[in-house]
Amino acid sequence: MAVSREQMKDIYTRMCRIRAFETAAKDLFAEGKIYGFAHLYLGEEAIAPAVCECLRDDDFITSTHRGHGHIIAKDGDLNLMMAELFGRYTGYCKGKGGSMHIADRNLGILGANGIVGAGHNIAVGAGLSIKIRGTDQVCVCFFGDGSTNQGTFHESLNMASIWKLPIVFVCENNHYGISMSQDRHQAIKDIADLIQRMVVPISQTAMSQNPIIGHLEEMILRPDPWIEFSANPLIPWCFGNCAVEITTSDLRRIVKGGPIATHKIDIIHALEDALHGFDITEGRIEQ
Ligand SMILES: Cc1ncc(C[n+]2csc(CCOP(=O)(O)OP(=O)(O)O)c2C)c(N)n1
Ligand SMILES: [Mg+2]
Repeated sequence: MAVSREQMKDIYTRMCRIRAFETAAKDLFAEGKIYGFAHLYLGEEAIAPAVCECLRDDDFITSTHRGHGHIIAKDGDLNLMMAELFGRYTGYCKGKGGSMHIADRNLGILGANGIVGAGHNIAVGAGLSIKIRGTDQVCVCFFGDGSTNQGTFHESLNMASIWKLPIVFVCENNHYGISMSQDRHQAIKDIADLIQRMVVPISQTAMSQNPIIGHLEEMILRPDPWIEFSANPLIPWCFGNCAVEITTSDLRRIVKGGPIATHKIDIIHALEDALHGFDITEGRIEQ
């Protein structure tokens, strides 16, 4: 099973778009031209484009404080985004929201969010609305490993599972809650262990070892409300007043070039497989 050449190109294009946007944002913050906070999606570029490739325009996503990549993957307007980062009136929120509050209801983007764990509840609301309205939309809830310590995470998973809401929970596990390593912020090693009695089945994928195609197949072919991606954050991926403490062993683990390099290699194989291509638009995530 393979993803078609067009789809691979589309995913890769979005990954590069995210890399370019975030690199520009990083430089502008470093030069002091943009104020406030920015949490960058550098090193995680493969996740949102791969997931959003499976979505229709009328599907929903909820985002996080690290939301630029999600918004770009769901076709957010780069000019409106950058204007918002600059605090301009021409930005997505008329310059009042900044990096962490970008939303676009026309594109089903229900908002980035400065409150860690708040996207989970919004996803439950969207999922419930889909169910009540009886449409075949889905809502993807992007969230980080750190947010799984929030009560909202547990409440939302519980409600989504008892009401069987059409939500796909996508854990972007970069093994840090911004600057605090996962083994310091939670006792469990494996986030999927935390929830396996609540939501089944579960698929876990390590982005670095098993690039894009496997993830797409997992999402499309099986009704699977939980996906965990292991991401490789690039440094620096946070601007603001937080101290980033990344250990040397983690730095070694971080692949130079991040998933863009991995995905580029994968594209060559994907193109070979494209003759046996699988049309994503044929598959829907069902609950
Ligand atoms: C309710 C709440 N508590 C604390 C914070 C401060 N904070 C911002 S990001 C973050 C860590 C989030 O970790 P994770 O979800 O893994 O996302 P990552 O930054 O690793 O992408 C924290 C604690 C916040 N924004 N909101
Ligand atoms: Mg994290």
